[in-house]
Amino acid sequence: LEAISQSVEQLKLPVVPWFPQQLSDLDGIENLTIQTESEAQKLELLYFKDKNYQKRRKLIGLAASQYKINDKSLPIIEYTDNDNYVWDYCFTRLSKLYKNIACEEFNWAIDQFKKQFSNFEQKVPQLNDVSIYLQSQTGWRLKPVAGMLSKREFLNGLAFKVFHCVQYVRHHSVPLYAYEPDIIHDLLGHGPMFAIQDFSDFSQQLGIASLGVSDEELEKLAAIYMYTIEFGMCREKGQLKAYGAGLMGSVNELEYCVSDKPQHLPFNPYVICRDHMNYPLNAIQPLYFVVDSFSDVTKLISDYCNQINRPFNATYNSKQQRIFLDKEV
Ligand code: HBI
Ligand code: FE
Repeated sequence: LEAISQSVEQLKLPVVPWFPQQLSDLDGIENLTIQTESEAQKLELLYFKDKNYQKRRKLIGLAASQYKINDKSLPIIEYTDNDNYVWDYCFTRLSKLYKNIACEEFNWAIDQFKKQFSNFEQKVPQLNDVSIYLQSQTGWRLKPVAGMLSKREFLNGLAFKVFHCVQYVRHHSVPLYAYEPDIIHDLLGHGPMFAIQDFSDFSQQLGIASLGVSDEELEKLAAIYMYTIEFGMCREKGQLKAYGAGLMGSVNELEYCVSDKPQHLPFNPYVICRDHMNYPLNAIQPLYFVVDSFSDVTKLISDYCNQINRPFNATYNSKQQRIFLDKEV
């Protein structure tokens, strides 16, 4: 076996990492929480001692890992009063800031959510309802997941207009900051923007570009993801606004991002890949990239994705919900 692997190496064939080509392939990706040791330690201090909370997290995670993408309904979770309290507390504080700091599109989408889902402000919404609504708007759907996915798996999902979403609520001792994605980040922060056509288009483009790329290219796409979908900002009538989910889910960072403390640069994927690959993951960002419109982002991202070095071309067929390649890999 060693001899074979050595000769394969000598051939220097580009090894294409596995990637999903049809929707049901997403059921095969690993549903594992990825955490560094120091992150796990922080979480341990926060809530690992709360046995009840831990038990609920396990149950909610189990439902997610048993779900298959062609099941009729996403898992329905019975949220506790405590969960609803945390959601309500965060939503109340955040929505006051959205009015002036979130971009027009986000505010429009949040208004739609309020109309569509009963008691959206007071009660944790069901992923199932939000997923059905998004599908009717832009064709996007939500897939429940037990925890943090690898960058590759997470970005690959976007190719199929699938956004992986956790279903648990952060612990009540940390309402204003989550060290890992929770439903407030995923559903309130990310969810609304997938009702916006341009935004969902460039998200899918990043996803398609991520299929089967080298680890090096994948890191670059993840950085572009961070500076747009996660921490993106835009300008409206000369004023700075936010559209990234990392900002929408954080009271502190939302106020800070439009202040003059951080640096603001015009969005440019090549500059990100050259100079800004080391962004903080668990801290407030020192720098944001700003766009003039979502159609500009779509153009810039599409230009970037077209020059990625990959031994094949991939396209998505929305009718068959399949990826087609221009040659076999
Ligand atoms: N996994 N469940 C989950 N939720 C995310 O928001 C998420 C993820 N894995 C990676 C990731 N986000 C991004 O930060 C990028 O690294 C792609
Ligand atoms: Fe996120």
